[in-house]
Amino acid sequence: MINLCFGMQFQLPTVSERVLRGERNSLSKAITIVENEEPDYSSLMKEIYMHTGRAHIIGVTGPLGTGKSSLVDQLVKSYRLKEKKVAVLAVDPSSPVSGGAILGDRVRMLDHSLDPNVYIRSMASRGDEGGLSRASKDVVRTLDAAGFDIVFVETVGIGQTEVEIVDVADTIIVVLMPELGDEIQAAKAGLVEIGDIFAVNKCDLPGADKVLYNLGSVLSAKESGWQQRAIKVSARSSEGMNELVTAIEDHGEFLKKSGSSSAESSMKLQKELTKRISDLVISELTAVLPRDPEFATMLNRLLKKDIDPDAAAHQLAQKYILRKENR
Ligand SMILES: Nc1nc2c(ncn2[C@@H]2O[C@H](COP(=O)(O)OP(=O)(O)O)[C@@H](O)[C@H]2O)c(=O)[nH]1
Ligand SMILES: [Mg+2]
Repeated sequence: MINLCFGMQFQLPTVSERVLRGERNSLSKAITIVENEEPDYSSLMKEIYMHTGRAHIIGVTGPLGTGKSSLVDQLVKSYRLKEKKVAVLAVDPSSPVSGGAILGDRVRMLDHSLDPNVYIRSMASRGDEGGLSRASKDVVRTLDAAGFDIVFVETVGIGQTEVEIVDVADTIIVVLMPELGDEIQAAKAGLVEIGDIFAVNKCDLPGADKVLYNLGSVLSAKESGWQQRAIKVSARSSEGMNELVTAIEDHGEFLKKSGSSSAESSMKLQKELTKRISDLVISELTAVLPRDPEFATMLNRLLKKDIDPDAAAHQLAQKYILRKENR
């Protein structure tokens, strides 16, 4: 609160108000608050959550080097031609470096750096993938509330981390390329299930048709009824970019029309809420248990083989868990 000299009181706008107005500096500040769980995190999320749900969140995943960043760069250009406001969040679970965009990405994205309707941010995991998942969800919400029409989330898809993009994105693009090694082909198994659209990138190189052909035999209709699509593209020559954009838009329309958008949102929120509650309960218990004298007593009994660990856990847990009949 600032007291002006003639006695009027003037309330400074909060970070969330500035974010909702689309102020860029405040957006960067808000994202840092979310990333680091700074003290204002809770109030920020409280104020922006009701303004989320308008953006189309597009996850872009696939093995390293398939051209995800290059493709996102091309997609940003395509959507800018359609006058959409576009944000890019590059999530790098492997890099512990804060703000871990690699130099190539930075240079590529420099093209857009003067465009006020494009916002690019990268996030690293600091070795905590659970935290990355929480933070990326809320960063995407912040971008959504700030008024971006399209939010791209780029993650590397090897191992379990690509699965988390399912929890964040509405539409998932899996980026592949010709001549991936056997190891990568195996990793593709998990990717085949999550993809809505498969972009076979680098079609300016030989072998793209073979990948497309092989994909053809494994793609099917997803549970929602969406028929997975594979498209040949080249981020280098821009071949296939229009088809890719059309596929993304078709999928967005499909989600709206089929009602699977709200069904999926509900499932994702259910999962998120469960995870958040368990995290809270676990951290509370971890703090409380060592101070509980009954815990020490139980430990002693265990040492004396007076009770077994399973029975000990059940007995002590009773104290902390509401009995079924009380629920
Ligand atoms: N020939 C060819 N090279 C490409 C294409 N797209 C990306 N690349 C190159 O592939 C390399 C990896 O691209 P990058 O976008 O960083 O891949 P990412 O790791 O999936 O984000 C870079 O050297 C790009 O220049 C393409 O369509 N054709
Ligand atoms: Mg990349």
